[in-house]
Amino acid sequence: MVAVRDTIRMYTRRPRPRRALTVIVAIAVVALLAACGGATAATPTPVTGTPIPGEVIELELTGALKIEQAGQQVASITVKKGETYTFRIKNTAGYDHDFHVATDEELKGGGHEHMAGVLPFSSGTKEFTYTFDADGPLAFGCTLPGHYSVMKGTFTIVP
Ligand SMILES: [Cu+2]
Repeated sequence: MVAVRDTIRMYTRRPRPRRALTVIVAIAVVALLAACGGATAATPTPVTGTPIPGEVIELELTGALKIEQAGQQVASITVKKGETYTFRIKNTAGYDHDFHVATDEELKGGGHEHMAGVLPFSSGTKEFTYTFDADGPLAFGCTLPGHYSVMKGTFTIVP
């Protein structure tokens, strides 16, 4: 009697592990397909020499020796560490300004042509990109003679 009951139990239980295995294999296959699909979608073809587009910081260099953002003089710009920004610098002065990103000491000194930024220009808009990969301190400003003392500001770099 016990033997028969065991046999019945064995018989009725038998398909369960196999069904469970089928489900596991099905899940694994779906997961694998999803992983493959996700991997191809998340890996765009890298384009050499093209900066990764980030947030745009629009600034205006004015004839009144001011650096303005949306019509307001700007003394500090908050940026995120590790982020790449596009600086869109518009000169409305009608005479030369430049714009560079470096430390305050570097901006006060010479050799600005080797620093990140745009070289002197007298009209129109110029762009450059900058990645804030260090903690700072970092400043910005126009380095032309007599301009930096009034045309400058600092970056607040947040994590
Ligand atoms: Cu200037």
